[in-house]
Amino acid sequence: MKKMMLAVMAALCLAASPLAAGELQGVEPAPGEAGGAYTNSLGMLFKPVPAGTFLMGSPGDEAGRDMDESLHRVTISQRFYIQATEVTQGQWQAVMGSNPSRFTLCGPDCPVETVSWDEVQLFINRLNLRTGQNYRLPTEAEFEYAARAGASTAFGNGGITETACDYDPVLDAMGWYCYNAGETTHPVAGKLANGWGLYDMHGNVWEWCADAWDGSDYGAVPATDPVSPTPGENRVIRGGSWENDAWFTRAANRDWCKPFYRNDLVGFRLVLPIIKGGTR
Ligand SMILES: [Ca+2]
Ligand SMILES: [Ca+2]
Repeated sequence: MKKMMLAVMAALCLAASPLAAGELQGVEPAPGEAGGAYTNSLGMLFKPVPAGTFLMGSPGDEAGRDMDESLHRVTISQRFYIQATEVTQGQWQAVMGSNPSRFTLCGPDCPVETVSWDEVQLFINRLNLRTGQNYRLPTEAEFEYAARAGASTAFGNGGITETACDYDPVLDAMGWYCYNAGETTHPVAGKLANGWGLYDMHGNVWEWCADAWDGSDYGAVPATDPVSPTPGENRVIRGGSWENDAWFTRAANRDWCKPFYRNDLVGFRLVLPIIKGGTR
């Protein structure tokens, strides 16, 4: 059944066409090392995430769990900034000069989708040239750590009681999924934030991560700042989407998509590393 769902996911993806690199260049003030929230020149809001150790994966009794989610101890050694919301259609337009999203009627505050992992790298390159910063995608571990915001439950604000497309009180309060989304994306930050001030870490759109997908379980091996080094042909996506049943949107759930594919279920958010002893 899982294989079938992955096949459906892959089938939903469409081949992407490459975009030319931009000519924008510049520098903007960076957040201070001890700073709180940070808003960049494009109006992207970032929240600080503390360094720490957490249990990545899901316990054996979590409803809807997959077999590739073994609990293991992961340390995030450096605090970092993560975008409080998904990248919006308006933010993509401002950097790339176009909007490839399917749900344009949803408006500029809705998450950009129908962007491939490869196109996201072009977006990041342009944004970094324009701002003089070093934005990047979160790693899979950073995404799950941020989605949990210290919680060990299926969602950042509590446990899961509904795995299919029906009412789950915790998820309904925090995220857009098939039960409440009405078959479309929604403006970002329309639901409750988690304990670290992050929105839509469950649902709305899936989010690309930096990691290659190697198809294996974590096992019980502890890790520090893990990121898959495998130059695999697939990339990790996290968080589930407007189309998915509740179980897909759990903090521990993992899925993948080919880096050159696009679909209207997948978007992304950015991380801004905090460099100790530097300007951020
Ligand atoms: Ca999301
Ligand atoms: Ca999964």
